[in-house]
Amino acid sequence: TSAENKCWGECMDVAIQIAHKAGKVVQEAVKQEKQVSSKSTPTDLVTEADQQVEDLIISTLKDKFPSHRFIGEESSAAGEKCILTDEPTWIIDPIDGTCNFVHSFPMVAVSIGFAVKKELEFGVIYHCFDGTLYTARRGHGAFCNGAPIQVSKERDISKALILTEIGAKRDPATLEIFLGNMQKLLSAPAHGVRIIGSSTLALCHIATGAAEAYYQYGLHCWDIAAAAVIIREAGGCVIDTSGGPLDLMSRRVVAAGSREMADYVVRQLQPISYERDDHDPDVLP
Ligand code: 2AM
Ligand code: CA
Ligand code: CA
Ligand code: CA
Repeated sequence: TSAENKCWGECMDVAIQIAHKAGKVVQEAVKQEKQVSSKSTPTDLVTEADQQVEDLIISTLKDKFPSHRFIGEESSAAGEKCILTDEPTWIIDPIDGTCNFVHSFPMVAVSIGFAVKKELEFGVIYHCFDGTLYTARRGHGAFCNGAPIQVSKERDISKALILTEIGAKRDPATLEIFLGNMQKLLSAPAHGVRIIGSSTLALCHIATGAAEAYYQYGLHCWDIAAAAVIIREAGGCVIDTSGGPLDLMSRRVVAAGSREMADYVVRQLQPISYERDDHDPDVLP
């Protein structure tokens, strides 16, 4: 309904305010000494700031929208179920690029996505180092600092800049598939491949047309949710690595400016398998 639509617009305004506020906290935290520990593997880093910023975002949103649901990286790590229902749901990555944050490498973002009836309604991504704000609302276009953005319409892989990430999983079999996939694209030959350490900012670069395609296995719903709306509203395509529709919980994504470019990347990839985000230990074996 139009009343609901108006409400989602108001939710988005709140998201923008909180992303700014959280981004400022991250900016300050970069300068402080960091308490670093690891989660699933020695390279899966987390800091006190990740938890603090997520608490700040979720407590502020819960205050304003007590009936909404929340999915956040650190709450999920603490055991909260990660299940997308039809209810209005906020999908939050408080610090995307934690390894960059630890090293003060300037690619760190706050990502806030919002879905209703499992459909993504808006996304807000704040670049904590340079203050760039990427926003999009379904049906209303995509913006960088308020100016409209558009994807690259390039369809030819030999004129493409490709982005990807290395996950925390570094066993020999995973690394071999990772390198094999990169080799395929490098020998296509794409102009280049870049790894910037922030999946949300990499996806924003697809939305602005700064790069042609992005692919990754192992990332989570909070890495994709906000960026998927931004890329789609910028005219791009976000799909599953199988070539089918995006499944937010599947831990895999291909994004590109054009459908042809996305399909090309899909055909090159060998999959790396990960447990789904909505895997529920109480329900599934
Ligand atoms: P994070 O910093 O929020 O953890 C680099 O590894 C990028 O991929 C970051 O954006 C990181 O998010 C994200 N990422 C998180 N978990 C991942 C995983 N298991 N595999 C691949 N990428 C992951
Ligand atoms: Ca993390
Ligand atoms: Ca992330
Ligand atoms: Ca994170």
